[in-house]
Amino acid sequence: MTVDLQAPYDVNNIFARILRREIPVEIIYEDDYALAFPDIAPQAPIHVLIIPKGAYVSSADFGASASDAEIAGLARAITKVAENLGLSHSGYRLISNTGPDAGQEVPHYHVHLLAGAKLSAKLI
Ligand code: DGP
Repeated sequence: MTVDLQAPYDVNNIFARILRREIPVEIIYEDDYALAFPDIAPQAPIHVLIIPKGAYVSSADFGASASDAEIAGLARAITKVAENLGLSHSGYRLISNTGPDAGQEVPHYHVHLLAGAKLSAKLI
């Protein structure tokens, strides 16, 4: 089921439960603002999800409601993850599915980091 962008934040969504450590994940990176862990269904040799610690449904919610510190914190966390994974030269792709047309399934804002191969230039 895809995410209803108008719905209130579901405190029991899977990523909220990961943030509360109710579901185990391999933590790739963590700081005050963000958590990064491998995607359960990788679509590239490296496929990491980076999520803010705050309760935001989507990229739209995050952009509208997060503080400047949270927004900067997530951006810096993404860069740290890429650096820590050794991707500063080879590069990577960032994707954030937002709502039904993009096929967003988990109602906690997340950024996909895909890397480790030449990725298709096709976006749709
Ligand atoms: P999206 O379609 O953008 O909402 O992507 C959600 C991603 O979350 C999808 O690629 C699979 C991943 N995912 C879903 N459930 C879990 C989980 O329990 N653990 C991990 N690590 N990833 C999950």
